[in-house]
Amino acid sequence: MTPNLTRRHLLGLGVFRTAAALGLTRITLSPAQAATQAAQATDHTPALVIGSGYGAAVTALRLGEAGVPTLVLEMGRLWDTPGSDGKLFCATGAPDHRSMWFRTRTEAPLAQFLWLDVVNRDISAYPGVLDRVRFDHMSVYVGRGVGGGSLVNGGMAVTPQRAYFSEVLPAVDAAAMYDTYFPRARQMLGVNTVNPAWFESTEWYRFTRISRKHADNTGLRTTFVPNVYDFGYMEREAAGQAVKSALAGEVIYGNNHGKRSLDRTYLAAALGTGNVTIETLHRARAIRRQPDGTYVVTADRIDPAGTVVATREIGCTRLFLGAGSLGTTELLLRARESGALPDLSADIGTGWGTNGNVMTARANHVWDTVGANQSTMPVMGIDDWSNTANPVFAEIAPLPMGFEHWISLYLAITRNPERGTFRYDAATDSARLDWTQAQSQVSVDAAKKLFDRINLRNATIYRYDLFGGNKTFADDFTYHPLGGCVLGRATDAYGRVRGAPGVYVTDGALVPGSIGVNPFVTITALAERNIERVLAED
Ligand code: FAE
Repeated sequence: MTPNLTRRHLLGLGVFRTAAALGLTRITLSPAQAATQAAQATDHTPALVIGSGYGAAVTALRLGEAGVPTLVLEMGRLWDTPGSDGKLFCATGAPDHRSMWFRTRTEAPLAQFLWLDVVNRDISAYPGVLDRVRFDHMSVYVGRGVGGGSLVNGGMAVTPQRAYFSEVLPAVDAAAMYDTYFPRARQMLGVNTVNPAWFESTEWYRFTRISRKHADNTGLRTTFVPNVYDFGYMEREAAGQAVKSALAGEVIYGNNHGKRSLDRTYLAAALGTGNVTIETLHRARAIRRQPDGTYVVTADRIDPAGTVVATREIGCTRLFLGAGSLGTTELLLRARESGALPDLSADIGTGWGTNGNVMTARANHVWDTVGANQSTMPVMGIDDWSNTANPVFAEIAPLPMGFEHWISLYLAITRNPERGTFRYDAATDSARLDWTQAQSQVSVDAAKKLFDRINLRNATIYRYDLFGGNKTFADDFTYHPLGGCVLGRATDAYGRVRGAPGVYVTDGALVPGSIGVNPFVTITALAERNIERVLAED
C-alpha cells in the first residue's frame, strides 16, 4: 500500500521545505505569517498537541481536518535542513552531533564488536535525533524531532494478532479496529511489502534468508513483515539508480531517503489542512488547570545548544498528550504530584512495560555467510507467538558492518508480564522508573528457550562480544516503551484522562506494556479510533 499523496500532503511537504529554508521553528501553511508571529507567544489555542510522534500526528491531522486550529509542540527539531555534508542525517558508521540528543558520546544499542568499543564516537552536544533515556536497569531509546520515533525506527509495520490484541485491550472493540482503524492506519502510513522474488535473489537480504534457513531447520515458522520503507526505492538503490539509504546502513540516526516517516505522511497532511502549526524545540514542562476549565501548558523553548531561550505559557481548551510513553507519563505524573492536577488517577505511572524486548546474536558456521551488504530494514520475523508454552516473535535484524561477520542478530518480543512503575522524583523534577534486572530476566528466559532450540538444531552458539560484560542477551534497553497511562485505567476507553476533563492521551502510554509485535501500527490505529470518538462527542 502506498500513501495517497493528496493535495494536502503536497501542500504540507512544501511548508516543511519552506520552513527549513527559512530556518523557522514555527511551521505553518503561511510562512510569511509564521515569520512575523515567531516572536509573539501564542497565548491561547483551541487545541494543543504535545509531541509529534504517531499518536500526536494522527490527532493533529484529524483536528486540522475538522477545522480546529491546532498547535503542536515538539521538543526536537525539524529534520529538513541539510548539514555541511549535504545530508539531513549523519551516517550510522560516522555519527556526528546530529546523531544523539545532547550527548558528547554516542550510545548505540550494540556498542561493541569482538569486545572492543569500536562503535561509539565522541560528538558535540546538539538536539540530535536519537535519545537514550537511562533508568536503573533499563534504558529506553526514543526519537526526537518532528515525527518522533518514525525518524529513527526500523519501519516494521506489524498488525498484532487479534486474539492477543483483545487480551491486552479487552475494552476495545476488536472488530472496529481490524475492519476500520488498522487498515486506515496502514494506508495513511504508506505500509508496503518487499517483493518476494527480489528478496530471494538480492545480496542485501542474505542475512535474513540464513536466519530463515536456521528457523526452518528448527521447525519454526517465519513470516514476511510489512514496512513503511519504500521497497520500490530500495530496489532502485540496489540497482544503482537511487542514492542509497537503507542500503547505506542508515536507520537509527535517521534515513536520508526512502523512509515514509510521519513528516512525509500524517504531519504533511496535517499542515496541509491550514489549521495546524508546529513549533519545534519547545519542551512542554508543566500543565495546570484554569478556573474556567481550560488548561495552561508551560513550555521551554531551547536553542541548538540546549539553552532555554524563552519560557512560554500557552492556554488551550483541549490538551492532547502525544509525548510518547515516557514523555506523556512524566507530564501527568508531575502534574499530579506537584498538586497542579491533584485529581489525576493513582494509575498514572503504572502499567509500563518493555514489550518484552530482548536482543540476542548467534554465530554462524563459516559456510553460512550473512553477507557484507545488508539492508537496514527488517522484513521477516520468526513467529512462534502461538506457542502457548513460550510465545516469542523475533524480528530478524540486520547488522550492516560492511564486512562478512557471520552474525545473525534478533530483536525478540516476548510475553513478559512484568510491569514497571514511574514515581516522581522532586529533587530532579523527573519521572524515575522502578524496574529491576529480575523483571528483564523473564524476557531473557523466554528468548533463550527459543534460541537454544535454534542453536541446538543448527549446532551454532551465541555471540558473547556484542552487548558488554560477556552477555549473550541485551536485556537492559527497549525500543518499545509502552504504558504509563493505560487505556481504561488512567484514562477512559478513548484516552480521556480521568480527573482532568479536556485532557487526552494519544500515544504509546495507552498500551499496557505489551502488544506482542512492533507497536507503531497499533499506536496509530488506536489514535485514529480515539480521536474519531472525541471529535464526535467532545
Ligand atoms: P513517539 O514516536 O516517541 O513521539 C513522541 C514525541 O514527543 C517525540 O518526538 C518527542 O521528542 C516528543 N516529546 C517528548 N516529550 C516532550 C515534551 N515534554 N514536550 C514536547 N515534545 C515532547 O511516541 N516500532 C515499530 O512498530 N516498528 C519498528 O520497526 C520499530 N523500530 C524501532 C527502532 C528504534 C531504534 C526505536 C527507538 C523505536 C522503534 N520502534 C519501532 C518503536 C516506535 O518508534 C515507537 O513505538 C513509537 O514511535 C511510539 O509512538 P508514540 O506516538 O508513542
